[in-house]
Amino acid sequence: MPKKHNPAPAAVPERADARCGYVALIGAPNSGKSTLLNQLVGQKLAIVSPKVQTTRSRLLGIAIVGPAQLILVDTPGIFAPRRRLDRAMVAAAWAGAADADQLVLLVDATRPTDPDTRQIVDRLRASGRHAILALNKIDLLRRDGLLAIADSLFREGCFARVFMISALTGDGVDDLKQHLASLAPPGPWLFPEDQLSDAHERWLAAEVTREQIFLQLHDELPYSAAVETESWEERTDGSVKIDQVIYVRREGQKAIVLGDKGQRIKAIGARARAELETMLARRVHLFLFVKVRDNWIEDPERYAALGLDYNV
Ligand SMILES: Nc1nc2c(ncn2[C@@H]2O[C@H](COP(=O)(O)OP(=O)(O)OP(=O)(O)O)[C@@H](O)[C@H]2O)c(=O)[nH]1
Ligand SMILES: [Mg+2]
Repeated sequence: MPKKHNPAPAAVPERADARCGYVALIGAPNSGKSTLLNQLVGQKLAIVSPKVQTTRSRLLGIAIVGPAQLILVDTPGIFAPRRRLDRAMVAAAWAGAADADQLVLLVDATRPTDPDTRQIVDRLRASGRHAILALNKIDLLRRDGLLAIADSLFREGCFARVFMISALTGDGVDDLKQHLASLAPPGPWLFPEDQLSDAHERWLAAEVTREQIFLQLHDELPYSAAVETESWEERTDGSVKIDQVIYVRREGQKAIVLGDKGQRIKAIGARARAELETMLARRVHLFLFVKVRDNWIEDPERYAALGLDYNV
């Protein structure tokens, strides 16, 4: 699990004023949930791309604010699902919301009337649950336009508070974080103070490669690919050797991932390796293999590996 790079022993401190709360970040695809999770934690954990449906399963990021430990849940975007994978992703998002003490609904301020957002607001209202509205991407809009958008969303009646933020620049994020900390229920911290996530390094490393697939490949390819870390070998020189498999669904897709004379996979590997070296703070040898597995998208074993429920 990723930790801050200090040698302090991982112990959960006992303090009388301790608070601890689960906060789920929900919203339409591309609204900026993963960017906000990284901003709140202060370190890149979740992968981010300009394409919709980048996040596939729940990821916890942990932030400390004075006496409060915030356990932040990044969820897949909520949208009208078509495929089994879509259904599993949307179910993971609502499951993340159900368990949380607080819900933060992210709305991309440049698309306030997005139909996916509309559906989420309707479901929230029907459930009677109140959320905190985070109007995101305010760096892209003028202030006067924002107030009108915030006002019309607030009138939906399912928001306790509205924050205007830019998850990208960090503008307004600290106010939101302080507010979330003030709402965290009293109770002991659930994670050691130096722990930043519940995810295993192997899974995070696979996500780093998947992010490059989202950034470097287009059309249906990112949606037809999955990445798994197959082996992880610590070397005596302090470096780590990581083997990963990129699953695609057809031979033609394998050819695209490889690229002309293997150029594409080389570029994916080079960027992913650089990211991994930053994340792990050591030298990384990354070996990528591409396998065609036509049915990975219907294979229960792959869903388990991805942290998703096959049977929803
Ligand atoms: N300008 C601007 N861009 C942002 C902001 N927050 C996120 N983005 C961009 O919006 C895109 C989507 O961000 P993500 O964090 O991946 O969005 P997400 O809600 O996690 O998306 P899914 O995982 O697909 O549901 C990326 O290109 C981000 O860089 C912001 O505050 N301002
Ligand atoms: Mg995401």
